[in-house]
Order: sequence, then structure tokens, then C-alpha cells
Amino acid sequence: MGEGHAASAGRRAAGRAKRPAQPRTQIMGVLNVTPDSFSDGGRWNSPDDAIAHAEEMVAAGATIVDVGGESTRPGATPVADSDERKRVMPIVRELVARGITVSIDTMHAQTALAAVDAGAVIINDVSGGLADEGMGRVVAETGVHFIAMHWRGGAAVGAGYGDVVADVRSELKARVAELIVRGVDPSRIVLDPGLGFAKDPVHNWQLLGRLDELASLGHGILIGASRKRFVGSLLPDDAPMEERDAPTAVISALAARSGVWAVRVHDVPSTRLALDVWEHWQDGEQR
Ligand code: PMM
Repeated sequence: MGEGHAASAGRRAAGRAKRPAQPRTQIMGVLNVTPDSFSDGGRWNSPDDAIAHAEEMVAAGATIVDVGGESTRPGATPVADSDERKRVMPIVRELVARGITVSIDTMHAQTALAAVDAGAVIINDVSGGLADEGMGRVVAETGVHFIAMHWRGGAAVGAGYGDVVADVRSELKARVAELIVRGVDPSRIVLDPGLGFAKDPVHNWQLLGRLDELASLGHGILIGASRKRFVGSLLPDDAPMEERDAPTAVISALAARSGVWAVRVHDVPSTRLALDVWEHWQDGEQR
């Protein structure tokens, strides 16, 4: 005789390890107002287009818009911080006026400060504060959230690692220690492994596959895999940039499963859908 449905369901529930409910992973929509950015350079150069695109991203589920005025693409021409401010500040002001949560993507302390004065609440620095001596002080004095990305001075692929995950972890840990010395509140620091920055595809996949080791530093984690070359390498060589959005969305869902604080993406709708799948999956585990 088979046992009753209720009894077997009860035993299944008792034997199943419940995953604790996690805070929702946020979506940071990318708004590059640069002529030469990695994957969307030149598309949002007119302020009206940039604002409209930000509104679209928010309507599609982005809770943060990350405004950048300098391409971090390897080989990109550095931008004087005064020029960078001319590009980003009108956009930052307008987005803040519309009630949008703004993050400023900059390595320049003065640009970060101007954006925060205008209402930005997150500083996203791909150098983790290494490129500009003054960044730590700006973060400490303003008390905003700071995304410290792993960075090796803009080195291209090929930077030497022993165990990439252990190396990135210990370099981020050292960054946090230095920022704390400069007066930054550790609860404000978010860490980012810096996918594609001085890392080859194998490094990037290792960092994604072992996110728990970075999370064990006790900070929120941001993942910026969107449309990067290692994602493109899953596709045919001639695949258009937008085709990188589906694998990006899968990475977003898997990163959410690892409990990351946010994913930084160009195409918000596909990542929102992927996160919806993960959130329903998680609900299913809780029932
Ligand atoms: N990648 C880019 C720019 N900013 N910020 C963070 N925190 N993490 C990233 O991985 C990151 C970043 C480069 O990509 P893009 O030119 O497409 O914006």
C-alpha cells in the first residue's frame, strides 16, 4: 500500500533544508553618457535620450540608475574630471529631480562629490578608491554607499593571479581596511569582483562560481557581467551586442541565488524576468 499524500509531503518538508529568505537582489541599470563606452557608447549622448532611457529602465524594474561619464574600456581615453562632470551632472540632477535613485560611476573624487551634492546616494568606483586619493574622504564625509570594485590599475587581461578568487578576496579585504582607516563606515561598503577588469574568461567564471568566498567578507556584492566579452564568447563571433543580454540575465539569476546585493546591467527587462524566475523558485522552496 502506498502511504498517504499528506504524510509523505510532511516527511518531505521535514527532511528538506529550507534556504533562509534573502533580501531581494536589486537591479542597477547602466546609463553611460560617453561616446566610447564598452557596450553602449554613444547611444545616450543627448540628455533627453539619456533621461528617457533611465525612465525606461526604472519602469522595467531597475531600482538604481548608474550614471557614468568616462569609459572604463581597456584603451579608452581618460577623461578630465571637469569634462566628466559636464557630461554627467545635468543627467544626475534631472534623475534626482524625478525621484530616481542615482549611483555615480566615477573614479574622480570631485565628480563623486558633485553628484552626491546633487542627490546621488551611491558612489560606484571601478578603482575602489585607488585612482583618486580624495575618494575615501568624500565617501567618509558624505556617508553614502560606496561600491569598491577590484582593480589592478587598469591593467589589461593577463594580470597574474595565483588563485584568482583568493587574490581578489584578499585585495578587496585590504581595500576595505584602507577605506575604514580613512573614516568610511564599513556598513556602507559594497564589493565587486570587477569582472573583465584584468581578468580572462576563466578568471571571471571562477569568481562567479565561488561568489560565496567573496560574500564571506561580510559586505554586499555587486556583479557587473552585463554584455562583457566573456559573456559574448558563449555566442557566435558575429552575434550582435544585444544577444549578450540572455546569458547576462541567466548570470543575474544565478548571482541572485548566491545572495548578491545587486546586478549592474544594460538590459533591465531580461534581467528582471530572470530575477522573477528566481524569486518564484525561492517562494516555492519556502512553501
Ligand atoms: N563595469 C563597467 C563599468 N562600471 N562598475 C562596477 N561596479 N562593476 C563593473 O563591472 C563595471 C562598472 C564596464 O562596463 P560598461 O562600459 O558596459 O559600463
